[in-house]
Amino acid sequence: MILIAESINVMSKTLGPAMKERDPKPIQEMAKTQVEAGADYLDINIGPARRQGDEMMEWVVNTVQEVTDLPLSLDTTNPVAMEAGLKVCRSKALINSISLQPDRLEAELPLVSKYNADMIGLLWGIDGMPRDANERCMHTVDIVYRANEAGIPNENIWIDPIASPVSVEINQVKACPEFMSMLGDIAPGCKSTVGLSNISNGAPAHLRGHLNRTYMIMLMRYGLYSAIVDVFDTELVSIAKGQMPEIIDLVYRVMDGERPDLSSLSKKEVEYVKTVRVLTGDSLYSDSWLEI
Ligand code: THG
Repeated sequence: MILIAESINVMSKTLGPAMKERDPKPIQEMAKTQVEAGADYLDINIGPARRQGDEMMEWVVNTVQEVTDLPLSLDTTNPVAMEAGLKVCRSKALINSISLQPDRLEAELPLVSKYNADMIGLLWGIDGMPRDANERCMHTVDIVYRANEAGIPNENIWIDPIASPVSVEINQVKACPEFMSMLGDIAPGCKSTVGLSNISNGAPAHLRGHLNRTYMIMLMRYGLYSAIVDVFDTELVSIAKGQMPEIIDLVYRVMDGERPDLSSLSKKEVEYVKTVRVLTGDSLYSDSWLEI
């Protein structure tokens, strides 16, 4: 699976100020450590960047490209900043993201062909967050249609079903794997991605990895092509690279309804089993889900 490293982010306490003050060191350090940790792409998230977003994106892209050749995922809602970044990208860029919001569709679809980029098709509708797997399917059809009309082939579209926190609404958590199981039929040839850390937003920091890793395996089962992740989670990177097949198999079996005898499992296996049960809605989520 392709791993897009999430940590070059304007929300970060250290990198946000570094971006604003144009201090390259912390950003280049973060880029290098994410490359060493196993990233395939680096996400460059400058947020809405309303003022001088174009100068900021151009500067961050050039700053990162001084220390790595990895391809970049450009993450901003400002189309002018997006184009400024695309202009200076040396590898095939990933536009993160284009949703069905009419102003952004019209401003950004032409950039995909103009800069020979890939795009993330974010399933955010005109009315906001899709309610279930069916609405995600309808948005996929719409966005793929609009992209094809603009000359963009399915192979260049990475569909993002939008993961949302397990602490907020379990039906939304269940909707992403359900949608992923249908994506191949609805949009043959399209790729997929997901912002994996969204699932654990609001959970205690030491527990976030359990949710992120287990949810990734659940989505991998339906062919997830890539994910935007915390690449400093070494266990998550091992799983994504296929190095923990017995854990992957265990999660798949629990998804199929198997109820393994917990007393016969290791501590780590028990944690995965309990976490799948929470993420499939079979157990209730609370911050102490691993203890009960
Ligand atoms: N889909 C797409 N793009 C996305 C998302 C998505 N980009 C943004 C986000 N969601 C994915 N990226 C992150 C980046 C950081 C965190 C979560 C998701 C995060 N950071 C820590 C925190 O906020 O606690 C630490 C921040 C810090 O470094 O200080 O959780 O869904 N297409």
